[in-house]
Amino acid sequence: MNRYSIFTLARNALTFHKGWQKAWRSPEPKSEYDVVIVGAGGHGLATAYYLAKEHGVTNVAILDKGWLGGGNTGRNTTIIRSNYLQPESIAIYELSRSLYEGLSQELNFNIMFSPRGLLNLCLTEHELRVFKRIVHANRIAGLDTQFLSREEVKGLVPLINDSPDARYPLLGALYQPRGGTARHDAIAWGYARGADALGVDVIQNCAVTGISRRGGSVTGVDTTRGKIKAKKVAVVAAGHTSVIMDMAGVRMPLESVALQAMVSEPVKPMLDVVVMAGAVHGYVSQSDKGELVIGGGADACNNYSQRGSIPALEHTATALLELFPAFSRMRMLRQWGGIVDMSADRSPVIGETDVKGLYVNCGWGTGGFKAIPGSGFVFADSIANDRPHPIAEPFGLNRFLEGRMVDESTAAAVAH
Ligand code: FAD
Ligand code: PYC
Repeated sequence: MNRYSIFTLARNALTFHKGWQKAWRSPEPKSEYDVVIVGAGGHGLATAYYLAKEHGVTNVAILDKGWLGGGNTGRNTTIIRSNYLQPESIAIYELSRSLYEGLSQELNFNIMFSPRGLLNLCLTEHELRVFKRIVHANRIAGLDTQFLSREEVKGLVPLINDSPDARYPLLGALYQPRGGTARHDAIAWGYARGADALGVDVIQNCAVTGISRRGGSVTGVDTTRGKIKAKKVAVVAAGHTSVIMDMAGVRMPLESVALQAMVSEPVKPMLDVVVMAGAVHGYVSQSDKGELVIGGGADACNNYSQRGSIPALEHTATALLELFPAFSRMRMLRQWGGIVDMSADRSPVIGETDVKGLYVNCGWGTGGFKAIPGSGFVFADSIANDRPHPIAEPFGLNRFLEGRMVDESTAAAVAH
């Protein structure tokens, strides 16, 4: 117990917990800021934190239409890995994964990072070839990923179905020993508290309804709590990016689609690695509480429906049962959906736009939780210095005009 003693605990218990210090303030919006960030998910909050911490830019507001972390950041299945194919992607996802390693200390907030190891199963000959190629690409970049045989996978996951008669027999796996999970809410809360302590205004229940421009430059935002002027505006709103960028007249190369997940009742520890199986559209990890955290492929059609559905539940459960027949009697507790933003090459968009002072960070699709610290770090640097950070540079919006795709359709690992 660092900031509070046992006496503080006892005093607050006796006064019905009215005396606790809030983790962050709830300020009224000021009329003007140097930077306004739209969207208090993990990426927006990390950007605000690193703007203040690394660049001394503290006259910053971060606005959210709901509560902070209430979008995909609080709805994802928390898988962290950096085993991508292209060097540009490996650079940003590994920066992020390595920042996760020290994030509890950095934020003085336990984010429960658990590098328990992660398996991407090979269930088809195609996956076998692609994942072997990824191992080579990762090793060239200095990452410790390995290719495991079927027997080695069975050794790590005794419950897995390794029968040669399975519909898609297990052939091996791509293994990242330092991949894993973290507590999603804690990422949002830790960055929010850190940013607030450095002077950033975290403003919830404040929806952006318009973006003001004068000529070719951004001048501020319209919100449900009034107009706010800003020298720079950074849009970090995941599945709603296209809607917000449209307010500034910028058309985004994105599609919005629901991705669903569910958790089971808690059971005894039985799975201590993360298992992903793209071919059958299913993945699973076991939380510290004992629940199985389960997800599948994205919804087939574009939509803004932030909820679960029976067809997705059935499809994902079917995939899981093929891999783990022993799960057949587990009861599911909750199911939900989040709206993710897919780019054509399944890679993010980070950087400036044609409107001076208007920045965007989006397109993380089904896989942006793992990228939060790295994305925030390089985006803050790009905004503060008015030029792309070298790791962000390949992910500029202009790559779609210039045909410089960073194709991660396979390593994105979730069916879509
Ligand atoms: P969000 O957290 O969605 O934040 C955007 C914010 O913008 C929201 O809080 C929203 O309220 C706000 N906003 C929107 N419109 C407005 C407006 N007009 N005004 C003000 N605010 C606005 N990634 C992984 O790496 N690993 C995983 O295991 C994983 N699993 C997933 C499972 C599911 C079911 C889902 C849905 C996603 C998963 N992802 C995963 C993807 C990951 O969750 C996202 O890529 C990531 O959280 C995006 O973070 P963000 O900060 O960009 O967006
Ligand atoms: O990107 O690794 C990922 C992921 C896992 C589950 C959803 N996305």
